[in-house]
Amino acid sequence: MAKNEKIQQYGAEQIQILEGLEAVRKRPGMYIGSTGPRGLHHLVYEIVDNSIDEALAGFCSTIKVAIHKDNSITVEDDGRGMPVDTHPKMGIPAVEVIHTVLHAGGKFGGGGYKVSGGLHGVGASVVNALSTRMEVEVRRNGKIYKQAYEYGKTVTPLEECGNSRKTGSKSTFWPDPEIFDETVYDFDTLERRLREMAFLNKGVNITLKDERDGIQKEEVFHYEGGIKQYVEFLNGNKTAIHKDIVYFEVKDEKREVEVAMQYSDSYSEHVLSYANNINTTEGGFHLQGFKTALTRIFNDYAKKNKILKESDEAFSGEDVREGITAIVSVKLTEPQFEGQTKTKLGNSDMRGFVETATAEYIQAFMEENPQQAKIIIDKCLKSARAREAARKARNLARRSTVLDGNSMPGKLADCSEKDPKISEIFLVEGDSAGGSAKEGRDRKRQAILPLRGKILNVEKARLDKILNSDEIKNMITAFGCGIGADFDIEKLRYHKIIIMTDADVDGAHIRTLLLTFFYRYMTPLIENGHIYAAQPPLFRVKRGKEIHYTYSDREQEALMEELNKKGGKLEIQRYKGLGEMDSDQLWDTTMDYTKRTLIQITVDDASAADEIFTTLMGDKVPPRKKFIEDHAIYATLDV
Ligand code: 28G
Repeated sequence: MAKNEKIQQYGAEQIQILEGLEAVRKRPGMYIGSTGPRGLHHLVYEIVDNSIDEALAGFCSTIKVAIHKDNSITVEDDGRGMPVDTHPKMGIPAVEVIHTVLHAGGKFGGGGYKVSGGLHGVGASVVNALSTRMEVEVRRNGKIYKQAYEYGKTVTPLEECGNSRKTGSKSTFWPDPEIFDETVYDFDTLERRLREMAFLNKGVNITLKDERDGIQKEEVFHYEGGIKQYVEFLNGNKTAIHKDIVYFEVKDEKREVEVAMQYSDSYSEHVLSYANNINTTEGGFHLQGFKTALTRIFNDYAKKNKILKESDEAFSGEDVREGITAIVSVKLTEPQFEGQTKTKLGNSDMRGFVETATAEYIQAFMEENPQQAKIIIDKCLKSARAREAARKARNLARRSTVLDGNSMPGKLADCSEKDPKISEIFLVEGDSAGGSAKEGRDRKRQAILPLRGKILNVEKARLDKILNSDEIKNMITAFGCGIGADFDIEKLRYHKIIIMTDADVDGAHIRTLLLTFFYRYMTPLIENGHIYAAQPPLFRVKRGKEIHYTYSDREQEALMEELNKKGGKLEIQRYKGLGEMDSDQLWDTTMDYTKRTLIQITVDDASAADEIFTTLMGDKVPPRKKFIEDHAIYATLDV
């Protein structure tokens, strides 16, 4: 190519590059999902994914992540180091292409597969575009190279700046406060995802260090046992009913599946599925294959060993999954993500692949471990019998509401509005707060259902028992849409279901119990965004005739500083419960829809929620207590 031709081409490419990254800054949501906390944390995952790819290719063993004092992030790996040679078409170093060209993907073409996770798999250039500054350092060819960018644009050419015998990549970025609502990183959020990554990619060492003032901590995640240890971790607070965690791994040239599972004495089902390290909360063909195999093999085994007679009804899918904790993780070359949140695996070949592998290994496990097999099959049998009892109880419940002519629970103060879209129901902790709420509410649009004390822990009870609980029956009737398999969101009578509990540990516990119940038996309520938490104030401060309410300790501190400067006598009340507010105050601070803030509950991260539910609801008390203390008020909200 003639020299001027090359320059011309380079110029043209350059324009395209700049346009590309401008698009990212214009519509960040398209590339990272949101500009809220999720999007902010997503930046870290995008960069870590590149290190994980290098680890899966077999060249990297350690990944270090640091949160610095100014909330900038450094990710460092000991892989081969990003290539620095000049890109034949672009005429700039490969590392610069990686950082300045959108969709500079297709990594590892040929060897290994692109397993890159991340919602959109768009990588370093997107992170760069959304950062005020980004610095990379590459160790390779015995040398150290550095380059810096600002707002996605190169500010210093790639330069050699020393020698090193090591290899690897390191980048530091400063998220742009003009783009993100907030740029403060949350250690626990990063910890959860990095731990999950370490479980899903066995052998990889991941460290997370927090260097911020007053924090200073470091965690190391490294699991030689991979997802087998993930199951052990999830079952840590439960009582396993058999000794071994069933584990297997099957690979061919294009794909692999890894499964780990164990049963506990709980009544709930915890099956987490992943495709290329992405939590497929909407399921997909891999999950179907696993479930089909499990049901088939357990039925075959039970019939063959005369545990189920010919005349007995076969185990249902739910029967064989009662009490299970399982991880199904697949990795494949060209994953197709479908569904509303792009978390449903659409590659249909994965069904047969996972089904065959699962059937073969589970069958072998049962034959080699007859004692453990018996324990599991007995559990299925009990579940099948309870299911029958629940069906009868449900029929009864259904019939009684029909007989009552659709009558609502006595404790419910219903609203007069009939359009569910503008109707809301408050689930209020305690009868006294319930009383104030009934008085203070807008009767047209707001219904009140007081709940007495702790509701039933649905993690520890089967459906037949759950349906006997008054608090739960009241909610089912009030909401109007049934429960479990019968659930019909179309019949929902209120589009906002608002949990209003005290801002203390008991309140957090009740809220978690309610969320567990919704999560297990009325999932679409959460998925469709109908569940909210009210935010009652923590403090009331009176200064003469002025009244101020604050909703967090931080807000209170700020207010006190402000008012102290003004001077005058302050009267401070700390609310211990909703019951301390009269009906006007409750309306004013918490229920008035023209000024209140509600927190919408989402369960788009099943793993995080599951961990919370598992930790809070398990049999073993100490971890539960510790968890509530650690996460105090909003433990259940920032899932
Ligand atoms: C800094 C924090 C995050 C990475 C690598 C290593 C290679 C690479 C990364 O190559 C370009 C395109 C297809 C080969 C690959 C090094 C092959 C040989 C790499 C990271 C080149 C991308 N030597 N390590 N990218 N491919 N770590 N950590 O980003 O042809 S990105």
